Amino acid sequence: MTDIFFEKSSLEIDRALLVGAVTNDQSPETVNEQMEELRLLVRTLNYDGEILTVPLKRIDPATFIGSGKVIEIKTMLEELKIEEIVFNDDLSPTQMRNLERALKMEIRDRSGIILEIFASHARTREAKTQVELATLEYLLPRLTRRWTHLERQIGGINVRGGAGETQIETDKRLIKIRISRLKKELQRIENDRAIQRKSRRGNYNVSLVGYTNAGKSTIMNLFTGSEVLVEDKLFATLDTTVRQCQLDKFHRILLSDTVGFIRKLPHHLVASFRSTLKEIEEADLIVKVADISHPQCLIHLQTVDEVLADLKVSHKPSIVVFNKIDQMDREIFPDAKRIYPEAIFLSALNRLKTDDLRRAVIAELEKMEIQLTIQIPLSEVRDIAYVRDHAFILSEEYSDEFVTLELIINRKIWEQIRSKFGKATDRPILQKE
Ligand SMILES: Nc1nc2c(ncn2[C@@H]2O[C@H](COP(=O)(O)OP(=O)(O)OP(=O)(O)O)[C@@H](O)[C@H]2O)c(=O)[nH]1
Ligand SMILES: [Mg+2]
Repeated sequence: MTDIFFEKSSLEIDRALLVGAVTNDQSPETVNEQMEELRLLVRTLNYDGEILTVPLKRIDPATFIGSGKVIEIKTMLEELKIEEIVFNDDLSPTQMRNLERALKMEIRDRSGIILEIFASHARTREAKTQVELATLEYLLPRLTRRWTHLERQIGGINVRGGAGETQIETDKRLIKIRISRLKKELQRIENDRAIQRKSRRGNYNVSLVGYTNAGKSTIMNLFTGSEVLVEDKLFATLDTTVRQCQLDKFHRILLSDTVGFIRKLPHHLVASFRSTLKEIEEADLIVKVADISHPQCLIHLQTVDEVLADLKVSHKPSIVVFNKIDQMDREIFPDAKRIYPEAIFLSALNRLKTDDLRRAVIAELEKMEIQLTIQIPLSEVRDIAYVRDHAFILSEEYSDEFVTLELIINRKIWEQIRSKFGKATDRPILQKE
């Protein structure tokens, strides 16, 4: 008797077989959750996924699942008339080639699917360039065959894999040239962004991060009145949006909404999205959004932390927000509360408890600030303007020589100003904390 478990869905069109391995180091529950997520991913590409979990004692280097299972799947494919196969795990180029030969079908893996979704959702020049770069880097070692789906998505470059050694070598060379062009292009985009960022100094940068579909864009729209696309779809947002938001009299922030994370995010993708993710690197505060209606919510938060660690931003101040309390998973709530005692629970869609987040952000910003009184000679017009731009002025008093300013200012900015003033002149600046 077969030990393959098969779950059938009702739709008969555009079906893909989703293959997930249950190995000794992964529980069947975890794999099942990942398979459900993979089903959502392929649904984004308009496929209906049939889930197949395969218990594996060891990974076969040649075919991943082993030749016995390959034969079982082949029979199954014929019976069910399925024409797409997607593996939950990333396959080596050799495993893919062998599986395709045996099953006579294009095999895709999770990374390939995520890249396809990104390619189909990319709208701006930046997102398109980033996705093309990640896709070509993914394709390069796998160039011995055709890649109908990905080639169609990225277009532009004529990849003719499988057409003989010489042709493959030529294709590889062309792709390498294209990769280096794309990298240069991204560097230019990154420089432009750095200039934009410089011009908006003086505001706090707050970044919304989180698992895909957690509700980041919904929170963004709620707080800033912007109209970022919100959809019940994975990776609805690929481009970073930055908008101003006045939290209270003293605090204006620049809130950024960016691409969501997912388990097993392809390495190349994170690397190519560097300029988009730069917003997080520049953030003063990170707001981690999690969907508490999702049973895997806490694992999603771990994934988010792993990506943030990869981006080397784990040290930044952060707030955890559990969104969608209107559909809260009651089993998770006690653990969420215990592990994240400071977390905010809200519903962005239903506007429940959203003011708690506003207050929490203000409280975090206040930890970064000092209140002080300084005197600047009236002759230093530019310095006065600079301080005005970078601080919230509580009061000001003029004498013949000085202006005395009572202000609230970010400590880091104060340190910068203080050293700048110190270098420019040796006049005393009175500081009372
Ligand atoms: N029930 C419920 N649904 C919500 C809530 N907030 C957002 N949603 C829904 O969740 C889905 C995803 O919301 P988005 O704001 O697009 O999520 P995102 O984190 O920006 O997702 P990506 O950009 O795809 O990574 C949408 O269908 C929203 O309407 C909430 O408080 N309650
Ligand atoms: Mg979004």
